[in-house]
Amino acid sequence: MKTRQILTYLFIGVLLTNANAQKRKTTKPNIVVIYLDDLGYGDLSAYGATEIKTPNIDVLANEGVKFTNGYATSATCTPSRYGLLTGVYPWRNSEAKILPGTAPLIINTKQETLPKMLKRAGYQTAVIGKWHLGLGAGDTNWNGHITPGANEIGFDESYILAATQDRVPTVYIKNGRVDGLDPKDPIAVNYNKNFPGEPTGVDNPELLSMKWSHGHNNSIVNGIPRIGFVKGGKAANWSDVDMADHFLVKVQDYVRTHKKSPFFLYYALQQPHVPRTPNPRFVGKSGMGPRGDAILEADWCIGEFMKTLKKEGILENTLIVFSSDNGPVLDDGYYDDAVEKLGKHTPAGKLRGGKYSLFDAGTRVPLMAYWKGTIKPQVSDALVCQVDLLASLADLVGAKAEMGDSENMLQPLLGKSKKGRNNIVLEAGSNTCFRSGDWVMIPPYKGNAVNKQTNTELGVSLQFQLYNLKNDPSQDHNLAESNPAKLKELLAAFEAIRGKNYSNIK
Ligand code: NG6
Ligand code: CA
Repeated sequence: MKTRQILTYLFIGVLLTNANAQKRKTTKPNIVVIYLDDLGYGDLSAYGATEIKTPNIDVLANEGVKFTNGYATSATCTPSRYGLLTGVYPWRNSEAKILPGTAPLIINTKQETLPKMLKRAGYQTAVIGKWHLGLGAGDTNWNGHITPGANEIGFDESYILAATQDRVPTVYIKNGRVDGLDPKDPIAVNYNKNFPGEPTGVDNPELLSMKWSHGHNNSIVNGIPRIGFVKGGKAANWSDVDMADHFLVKVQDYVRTHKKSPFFLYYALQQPHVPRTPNPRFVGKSGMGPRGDAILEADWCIGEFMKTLKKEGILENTLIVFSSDNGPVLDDGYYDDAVEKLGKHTPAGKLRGGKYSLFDAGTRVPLMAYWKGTIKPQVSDALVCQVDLLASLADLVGAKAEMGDSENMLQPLLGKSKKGRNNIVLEAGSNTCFRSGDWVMIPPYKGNAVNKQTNTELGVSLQFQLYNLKNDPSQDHNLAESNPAKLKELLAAFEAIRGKNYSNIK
């Protein structure tokens, strides 16, 4: 009798453990968002690049759901990251524009965020890499506790660079404190004026190892002229050529030390944003100069990261979403051969425009979801946007969330449906446009048609523009005049979301 009882309990125990394991596998996988900086729609071999090979990222695309209509919310970094983390369109927040390194945090600490939602669902949360959403409450003392920041909007742990690799401060910030700061050499940052006696890109060209083409002529760190002025904090300065390795070690450590219960890791690589400083191991490898080399470096980092997930035995229990914050740019302020050595490579693929542009290459980016053993490999033309991660992942983990503009795209993300959003409001600078189905409508704006510094077509015109992206992915044929009914339909749907007060033409 006793033995039978024990056996029964054991049997029930096994059943429960199995049920739990099953539940864990289907509802609470680890979630990793891998986010690149300025990687274009055509920059990966899985997305058609022929001049560069990205075998590790290709695994995510070819063995997961590869979206051909995946969008960032904006054609620049800060607003896209805002949309990704809050589920709210960045044009709703006037502060969600490219930020200086001294900008205060632009996400309200009371606001819903992706990491907060996942924390409520029992996840451990971390951000490692580029931040660029502001830090502190204004007038930040970089020698003290820099708050509010990532830790106050839902990340248990943060190891970040404040803004961009080309902006000061050029230090890593660990949970709100400058990592490696020597208190005897306090750090000061200013975006308006230099500190007396500090060299700059304008005054001291002899100190430069990289030359600036536009902007980027303030303080010099590691021979690279930056945006903004800095003084002190020398021991804490990062090494540019080791940055990718540095973040890689951090994400690998994070996985090793947090693998026992579900985690959300936002791994925000800085490549191929300027200044492009691939480690010497990658220099010359692409034949395309530092931009191509930096892409190869990022690809390698992601391969190493995947190896770690595998080695730690959690690859099949981890959903990975890969994307980029905005489209590609070649000369973004430094002479680094990106233009000269481009050859036949097309960073935007067949799309028109690039970073900063209302044309499609500004916001249409590589986007894929990979979950080994759970997601069936496929190409999906469903219209999805990074702003949708909040609602989609909330559904996955069974959490409630304040949805904002986020739409539940869990089924397309898992490859179980090809039905995406009906439409998206897309942003470039202060202007917005509207994609609906295969169509995109760009309202009239005044301003330059071309950014002469980066040589990007901005999509700005005094005329209405209407394109059918399915037939005309390069946006060569403006159908606004020949299809007024479609134009009217899109304009009305756009204004219903965006309101009527979007134009800069008075
Ligand atoms: C621009 C910078 C550019 C880049 C960009 C932000 C100049 C002339 N250009 O203002 O180099 O830093 O801001 O890029 O300073 S993003 O990907 O973070 O949005
Ligand atoms: Ca960017």
